[in-house]
Amino acid sequence: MVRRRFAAGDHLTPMNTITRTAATSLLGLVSVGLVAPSAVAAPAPAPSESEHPVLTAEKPWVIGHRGASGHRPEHTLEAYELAVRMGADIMEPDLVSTKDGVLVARHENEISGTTDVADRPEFADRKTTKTIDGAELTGWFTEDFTLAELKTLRAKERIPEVRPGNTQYDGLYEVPTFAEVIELRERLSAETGREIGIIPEIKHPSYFDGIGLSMEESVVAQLEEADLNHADAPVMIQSFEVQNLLDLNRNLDAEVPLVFLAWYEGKPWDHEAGGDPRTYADLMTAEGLQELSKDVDAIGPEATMVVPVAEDGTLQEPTSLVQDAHAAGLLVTPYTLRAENNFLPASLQSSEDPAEHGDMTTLVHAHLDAGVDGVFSDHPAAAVEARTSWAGENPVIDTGVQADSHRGQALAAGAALLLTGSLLVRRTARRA
Ligand SMILES: [Ca+2]
Ligand SMILES: [Ca+2]
Repeated sequence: MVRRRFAAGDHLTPMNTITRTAATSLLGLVSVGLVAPSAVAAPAPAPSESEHPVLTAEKPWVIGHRGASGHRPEHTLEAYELAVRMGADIMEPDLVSTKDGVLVARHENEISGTTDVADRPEFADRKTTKTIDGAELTGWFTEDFTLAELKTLRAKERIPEVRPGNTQYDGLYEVPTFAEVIELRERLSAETGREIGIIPEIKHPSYFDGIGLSMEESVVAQLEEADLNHADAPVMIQSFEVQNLLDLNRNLDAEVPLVFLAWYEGKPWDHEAGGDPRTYADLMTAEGLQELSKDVDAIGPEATMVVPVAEDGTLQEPTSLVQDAHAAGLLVTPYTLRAENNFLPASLQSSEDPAEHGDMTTLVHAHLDAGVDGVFSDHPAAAVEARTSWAGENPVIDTGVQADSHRGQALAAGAALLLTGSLLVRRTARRA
């Protein structure tokens, strides 16, 4: 008997908590493709056993990256809502601070690319040059505006040359606060009947600490206030730096899972500034991941760190990153899968037109085959559709055994009995 990995009505909840130790062993099974995630979520130990909880996925998540940013100007309530309407499980607000210490959603604290600030004569004198994480930038910065001032601005499309259709929404939407994103989550969860997740990212944490606008405390306080700072909350907090995640875990009582984001080169800015020699690559080794897993629960690697792309633009076999992370008890949510030719590997492009959509489906499938726990996408509808077709191609035998799509259907059917035997052995071992 065969069933699909998940049905149309499935959703993010329940987000059971499992202990770090349990997560390590259970995710190990998932990573070798023997057990469906739903099968491992069942026996959830009491939250009190968990020093730091781990979300358990019932299916690989689709995370609306900056909202449905392929379809609306990014980081607006309208972009987030559309992502959820398209089926995204989780919305992603990036957070920066205003002058008066309010958390707002922008990818950068420099906002000339994503708002109409440069056209506002009343703010002409705010234009300035600053050094942010070692890079000199000229423009307008959120930390020089009060929330009331920022609220007079309107969002615009960041990359109009690739997303000309989105420019029709320029000038219509506000810069949202984190509080508004939390309220939107509540409303959309109620309206859709799905427990919608949020995965805020704290931007430039060392920089904001340096100007007296540390954001971590406010993030935790706002989650507390919304009753979302607990093990079952559909929330994860992300950062490209290490120290603020350690602070969140060790000093600030963040109870929600923490996600360390990694780039394929260079090192976290706090390491750069503080003289720590470890690069992102060092942190992504099996050893580095084990060390990270003492404080964080997931990694968000740049997509080619999971599925590399060859010089000729073809997809390569996955690296060992997902396996190594799962062995350390870490979930893996790579970024960013985008449908436009501009962002796709050459082998998946549909034409020379950078704005035209190519074959993102194959890219999503490659990541799901690699065993990731979720993907960040600017095009949530296409990602959800790809996940659905992937699930259809990857039948889950009723015993909870996941067939490996690489090996084909015949083998999957033939292997079912063997895998069932293996699963029973593993279950027995787990009980012992
Ligand atoms: Ca982000
Ligand atoms: Ca801080």
